[in-house]
Amino acid sequence: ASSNPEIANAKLPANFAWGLSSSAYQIEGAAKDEGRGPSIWDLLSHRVPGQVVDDTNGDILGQHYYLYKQDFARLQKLGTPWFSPSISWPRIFPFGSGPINEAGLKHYDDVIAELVKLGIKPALSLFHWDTPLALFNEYGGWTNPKIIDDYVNYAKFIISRYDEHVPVWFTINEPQYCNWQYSYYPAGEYYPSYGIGPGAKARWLCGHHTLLAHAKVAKWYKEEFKGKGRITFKNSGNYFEANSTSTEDAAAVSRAYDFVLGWFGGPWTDGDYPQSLKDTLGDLLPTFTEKEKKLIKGSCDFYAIDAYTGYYVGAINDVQACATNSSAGGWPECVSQSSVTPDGFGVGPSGDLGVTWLKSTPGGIRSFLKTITKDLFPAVPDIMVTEFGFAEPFESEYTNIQDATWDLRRADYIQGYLDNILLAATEDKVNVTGAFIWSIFDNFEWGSGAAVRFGVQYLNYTSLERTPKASLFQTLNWFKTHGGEFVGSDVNATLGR
Ligand code: PNW
Repeated sequence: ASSNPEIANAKLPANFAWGLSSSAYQIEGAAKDEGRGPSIWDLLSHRVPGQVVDDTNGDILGQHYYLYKQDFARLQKLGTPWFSPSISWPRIFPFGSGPINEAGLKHYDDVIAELVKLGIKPALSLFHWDTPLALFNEYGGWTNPKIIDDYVNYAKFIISRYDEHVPVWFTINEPQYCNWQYSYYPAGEYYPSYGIGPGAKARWLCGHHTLLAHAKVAKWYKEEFKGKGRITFKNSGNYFEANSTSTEDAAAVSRAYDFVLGWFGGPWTDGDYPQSLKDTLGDLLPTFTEKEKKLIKGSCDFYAIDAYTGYYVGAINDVQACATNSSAGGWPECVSQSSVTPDGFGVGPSGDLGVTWLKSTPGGIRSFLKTITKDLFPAVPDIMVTEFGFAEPFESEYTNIQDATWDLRRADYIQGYLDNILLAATEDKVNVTGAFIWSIFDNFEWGSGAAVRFGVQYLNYTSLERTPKASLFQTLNWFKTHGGEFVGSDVNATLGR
């Protein structure tokens, strides 16, 4: 039950999509099996000292590639109506383009068939940061416009094969992170730099190419292929509140939103980058041709936001100097961001001392949904929270399995966020159509490896057993209480009703 009396009896909008999310490299394991080609993350995790804090990798962790039937059976047993994973591009095209790996394809045929059999709807990402290494080695991955055609070729192939069973497609997960390339280009010691130079330039180039790749696929999907589902990409962003009522701090908030959300939201809602990006970045920011602007505008069917937390934002002194120097404090937004309120309190509890960026700010998600749909991008028809979740705690903090599964801070985070997503719908009249929790079970958390756990199920890294945490039951109970959809018939028994 909700702690918030305002919404104790409130019901979700009809057809609200909810479920758990994940991504291929983070849960599949089987990295060297059945013809999968390497991705940049195999390189990063195996070859780049310091890239992953605990020197782990996605080679095996989770083994969802082999255990997907069990994982889906549990989802269905619990009644979860949606699952939002990603397909591994290098499993289908081991070299990024060219020959197809039939074993990988057969695997995803089976995965989709299993979901269909169980009545679980996939919201499927085509790309979640696992750029085929061959394309990186050959031409620099997302920094090179050549990747657009290779991505489009892959995306069309997958969509044509599975569209009948996939109601929601995400072309790209969080293009902001451009495959992490912008952050590791300066470390030219470990990879060729392709003449791109410092991170500042690579970042905007990668973003530009992800936008064009997305737009080409979306255009084809809607106009030529006439797909049955809806298509968009997943944005990443956090709620920003001004440090003070000063005009400088208000301007800093709007600047931060432009750089985080407008960078991608501007082109598809308005046809171009926000003016503030053009003014500050000058030649660093690529430009769209008129034809490209037309291609991108309107290329998303709805707004998808991965939103984990919120910050206080203020102005910094020399914005221009910061903008052109990727190692400057505050780059690339070039504002100050803080997890402390102006009167000196923390914005919210942190799940884990190692994940300092992530504080629980449930009120922020409500304001954020309103800000995105009413202020920033009023053209957006509806919005889904495609990821939110909490890290708690480091493996070393556990003394036993009960500690690990009794994840009360995560349970509280999830309930607080769901309450506020519901309030955004009922009180603020935001057209919010879905919410996916990150993540189905503890997985490979990129630079934090196996050290940071985001799952609503505990993963025993040795036995591979998954154990539901308190937060998973809390989630089920919340959706039951507020009229969420369930598949299967066992959920009442599961919840002891
Ligand atoms: C997401 N931020 O990325 C990713 O899509 C997941 O793969 C990842 O496991 C998950 O977050 C948890 O970290 C984010 O700076 C990247 O606020 C950055 C931020 C949030 C999410």
